Amino acid sequence: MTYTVGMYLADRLAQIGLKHHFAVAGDYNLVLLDQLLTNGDMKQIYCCNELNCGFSAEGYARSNGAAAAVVTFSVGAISAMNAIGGAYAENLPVILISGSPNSNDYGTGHILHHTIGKDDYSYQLEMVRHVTCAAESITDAASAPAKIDHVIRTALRESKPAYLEIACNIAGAECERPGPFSALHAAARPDLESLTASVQASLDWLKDRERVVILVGSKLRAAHAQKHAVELADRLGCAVTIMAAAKSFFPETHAGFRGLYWGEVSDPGAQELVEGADAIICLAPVFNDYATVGWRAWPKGENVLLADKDQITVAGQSFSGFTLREFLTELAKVAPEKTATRDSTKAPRLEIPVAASDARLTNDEMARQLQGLITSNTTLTAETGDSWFNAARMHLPDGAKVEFEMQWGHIGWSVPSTFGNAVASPDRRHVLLVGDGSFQLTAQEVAQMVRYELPVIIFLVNNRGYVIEIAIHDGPYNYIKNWDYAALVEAFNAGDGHALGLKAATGAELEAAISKALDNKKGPTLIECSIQTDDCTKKLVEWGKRVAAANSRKPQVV
Ligand code: DPX
Repeated sequence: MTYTVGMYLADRLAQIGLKHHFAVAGDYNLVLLDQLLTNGDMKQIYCCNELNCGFSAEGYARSNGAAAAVVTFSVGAISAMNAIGGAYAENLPVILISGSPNSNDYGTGHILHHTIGKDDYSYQLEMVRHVTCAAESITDAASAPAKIDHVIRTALRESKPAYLEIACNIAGAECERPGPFSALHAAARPDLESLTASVQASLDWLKDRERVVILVGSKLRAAHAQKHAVELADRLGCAVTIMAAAKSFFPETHAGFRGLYWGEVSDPGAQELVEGADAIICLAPVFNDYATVGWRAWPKGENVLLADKDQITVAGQSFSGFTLREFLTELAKVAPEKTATRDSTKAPRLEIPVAASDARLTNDEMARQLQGLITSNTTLTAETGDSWFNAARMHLPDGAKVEFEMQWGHIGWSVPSTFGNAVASPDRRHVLLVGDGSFQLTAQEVAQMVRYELPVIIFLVNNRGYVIEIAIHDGPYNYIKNWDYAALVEAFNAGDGHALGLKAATGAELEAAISKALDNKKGPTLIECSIQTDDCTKKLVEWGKRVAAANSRKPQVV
């Protein structure tokens, strides 16, 4: 059998650990899909549309470390680019692969279908460069191995998405076989001089500081440094707080764990701890307007050591040429004990009181019952909206994971992302917390959970509108058409599926629905939780007011 460009790509994707790739078919990628199917180590998983395909791959990468999405030219790829922008913002190596025009059409003046109607097809490559770390167009078989390797290697090294387009008549063309896998994965050697200097500068900075706090940020996973953060915390013996987007990136059972730092909406005690510290070690944070509560909670200045993914800034000096992992490993070998903050009393865990079982379902009661579902084997994906605040208040046993998309914040992300995550880790319990407004963007991807028999438990929060937007800035545009969500997911069964759609308007009904969901092992269960529009977490309102104030600053007159 001829060894082809498509087979080369499949081998490389399988080598980096992909057991699946996500796809939507179209005539520019059909030969490529055929070639990918010849690889027995990887399954092809289909999505309803290309936006969802990109987000499914993004969710897969969250669990598996990397992912791929295969789409057709322009009509598919431009939809997928939104999800790829999300993967960029969220630091996830997703390889977007688009079929592209026949190589003989380039430069001929031919106008092709699915394009914008110009004879220059380069616009897609130009567009995608802004949301990827590497992008290549393959129009001949000879250059395919180098381009494929470059794209995959760069995505893995940078934890960012990357892009390949493959001419539809090249995917099946003959190609050389790949070289060793190490060509894709070899780590660069650290600059030891710079690394040693960064550790020394950190020790000098720590020397006369006693109130030391570690603040864990959301890029810690992309830096592959979660374990190393624990080692540093153990060595220092100090308190550790997390940022919201880093929920579950540091073990909450750790003796030093002091909860979520999020300015005025922090867990009890955490704001005083961080803002009263004389040394805040920030590990791979993203300080955007949401994380800083409208620029109010932004640790910076001489009390801050900023340990980013590939750069350390301390006492006005900056060091690079090594990874965060290498820095943390070295610092954890020599850091002094700094236990003053850990000796401070731990604020008591907030428990949500049990509601009367026949009382109208409230947001609090829903959150209380959600907490009961979280085991060390649970992945909880929480959509943009009040779902963030409900997920942020969950207490996590070791091993439990929470997935947020706090930088990109695309409503509807969570449905396909949960699908992809469940494909990657079918042995975990996947729970999705999603608002009605968000669900309406990508609801059809539940059909793929039905098709692939994934027992995802979906808490659909029906509060009849965009409640987080109501908290930030209200208007008629925040109120949406109601759907019969439970009936909708059962419609996806179409005779051969096992989706269950349930409704809960009281605590007792929710309890009964959760029990049925746990018994439904061959498909998703959606529980429509009906709560009142003004019933949301107090923290959402507090946070929303402050973010709204930042959004509505008047233009400065200069
Ligand atoms: C919008 C947001 O119902 O959740 O908890 O009721 O807010 P809550 P819902 O899912 O509503 C979500 C809604 C409309 N954001 O409140 S967060 C603006 C927005 C966005 N992404 C895209 N379009 C608009 N974040 C793709």
